[in-house]
Order: sequence, then C-alpha cells, then structure tokens
Amino acid sequence: MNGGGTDVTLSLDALRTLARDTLLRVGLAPDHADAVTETMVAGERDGCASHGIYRLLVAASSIERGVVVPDAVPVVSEPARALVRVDGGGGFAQLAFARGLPGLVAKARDFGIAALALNNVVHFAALWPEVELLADQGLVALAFTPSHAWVAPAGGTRPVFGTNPIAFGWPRPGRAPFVFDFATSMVARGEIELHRRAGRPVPDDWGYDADGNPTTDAAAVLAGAMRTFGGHKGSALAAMVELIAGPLIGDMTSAESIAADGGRGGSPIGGELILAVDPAGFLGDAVAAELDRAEAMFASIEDQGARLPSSRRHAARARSLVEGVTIPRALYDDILAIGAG
Ligand code: NDP
Ligand code: PYC
Repeated sequence: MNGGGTDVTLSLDALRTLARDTLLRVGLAPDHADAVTETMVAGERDGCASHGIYRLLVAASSIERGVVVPDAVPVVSEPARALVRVDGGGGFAQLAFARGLPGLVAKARDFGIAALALNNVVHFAALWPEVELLADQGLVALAFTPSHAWVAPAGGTRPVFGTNPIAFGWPRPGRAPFVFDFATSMVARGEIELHRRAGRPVPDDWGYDADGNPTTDAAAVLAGAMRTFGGHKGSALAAMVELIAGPLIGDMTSAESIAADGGRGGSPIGGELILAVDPAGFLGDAVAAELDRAEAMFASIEDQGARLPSSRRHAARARSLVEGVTIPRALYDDILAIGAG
C-alpha cells in the first residue's frame, strides 16, 4: 500500500486481502467471501469503480442489516434437461453462480443451448465477469437481473424498474471475448452513488427528484427516480429484464425486491437468468469459419476508429496488473472502518 494524500494505491494481492478480510470480519462465510472478493477485485482491476471495491461498503451493509444470509448453502437442481436452477438460499449471487456454472456449460454443450436461473440471491455486482467466463469457454452468453425499483418508465417519473443490466459475451478465438454489460437506466445507480460521495453533480437527464423534476443533485436523484437509457427503448428492455429474470424464473420483480428490503437499504434480492449457446450446435464443423466472419465485423468497427465495448476495461486490466489500483482515501478509510462498531 502507498499514498499519504487523497488517494491510496494497492497491489491486486493487497486489494484481495483487504476485501476478503473485511468480508470475513463482518461474518461472511469463507466460500462466499472468496467468490465475492474475486468479483470486486475484478471490477476494480478493470476500472469499473461503481462495481469494484466500493461494493465492500454495500455488501457489508447488506450483511450487517440482515439482508443477506452470510452462510447460505446454494442448492443446485435440474428443472428440465437444458435448465439448471440454483437456489441461493438468500446468499450473495456469486457463489450460486459458481455452483451452477459447470452444469450450465455441460448442458449448453449437450443441447446447443441451456439456461441457468439463480433464485433467492442478493445481487450487488456487475454481470460481465459471468458472461466473460462463459465466452472464454467458447460459448455465447447473455445475463440479466432485476434490481430494486429505482427507475421510472419512459414517460413517467415514478420508479417501477430496477437498473436491470444486460450483459452479452461472444467468443473470439485467440483474443479476449467481445463483451458488453450495461444498466438499462441511464447509468448504474452505483455511478450516481459515487457522484454523491464525491459531491459532484450529475447530468440533468439521469433522473428526477422526488417531485418528478429533472435535477443535477445526485442525492435528489437517489431519493427520486432514475431514467432509462434511450427513452422508450431502454424502458422496454428494462421491462423485459423484469419479466425474464423475475416471473419467468419464479422470482421477484424490482418492485417486490425493494418491498422485501423493507427500508433496510440492502442490495437487491431476487433472481438472475443466464443463457448460454454453443455455436457448434448450429454450425458443427463450420464454427471456426463463422467466428472468422464475426471478426470481419469487429474489424469494420475498429477500422474507423470506433472502439469495442470492453477495450477500455482490458486496457485498465493490463495497467492494474502492473501498477495495482488507486482508490480514493475516503473510500479506503471507510473500508477500514467496516465492522469496527
Ligand atoms: P456504462 O454506461 O458505462 O456502459 C458499460 C458498457 O458499455 C461496457 O461494456 C463498456 O465497455 C461499454 N462502453 C462504454 N462506453 C463505450 C464506448 N464509447 N464505446 C463502446 N463501448 C462502450 O455502464 P452502466 O453504468 O450502465 O453499468 C455499469 C455496471 O453496472 C455494469 O457492469 C452492470 O452489470 C452493473 N450493474 C449491475 C446491476 C445489478 O443489479 N447487479 C444493476 C445495474 C448495473 P468498457 O467497460 O470497455 O468501457
Ligand atoms: O449500480 O444499479 C446499480 C446496482 C444495483 C445492484 C447492483 N448494482
């Protein structure tokens, strides 16, 4: 660790130790602490501050307020031949995903397509680590999860939807997969929380205050309603995520999640849907040729100076592996204070 000023620089190993020790200190079981730590370290390493080590504050608060079951034992079942379900038992989603992953991959290879439902989990994280893992194994992947009702539908000003991210992964032979992962709100709520912590205003199209007026005050948006991205298009996608990762898998909508939280201010409770497609299912021996055709599309994007999603993330990853990560001292101090009383 170094830095006596406004920032603190940590190696990834030091960051991992900080995260794991903090989670164990607030009572998270070791298998959960390992899984949760890896997702936070990956976020910070890849320059995703809203879902990096800042999430220690969020996860610890969910544990301390009794929102998450700290020693939950995920239970894996097979509701149909191409489907895997993991009942997370009220624990964090990361361990449930890890338990369901082998079955999802095996079924996608057997049937060409398979789905994994995580039920009864608490979700504070980014989805890209999950689709990246699947794409690294040659599968095309999609992931969806509702959150808490914080987002107004296009044309309204009162929260109905969660920030409802959609993540996609596509395998690229010999290179990092094509991955995108974004909220269907203008930005993730975590980004607005970071603006509030830093005392920075937000753009006036990110959300409304509690009276339904556009505002640049981050705290007012957090108390009011966020906006969907892309107007009615983001609104429809947010509704889709509610449906396919809510009622379709027998789990909560964002409105039900925030009601279940009962004002405790914890992370969203509910489900996640992950789809995996094996390109060989449609293509057989033609997989390599078809993945090459996809490369032509990626080249035509980059050849004109546009960037692919994840390129910023991978550049941050390469930097962090050498230089470590730098976080605000105020965040570091808040993390050290977790569990202190
Ligand atoms: P952004 O609006 O920053 O969008 C992120 C995605 O868009 C990334 O894949 C990013 O790639 C890509 N991207 C950004 N700018 C460009 C560009 N100029 N050209 C090409 N691609 C670009 O993220 P959000 O604030 O919407 O979401 C951040 C995170 O929050 C996500 O990881 C999401 O999973 C998480 N989240 C989790 C929730 C949950 O309930 N668990 C709820 C809501 C959000 P790159 O990374 O390389 O910049
Ligand atoms: O940033 O919107 C968000 C979020 C919700 C749950 C996890 N992250």
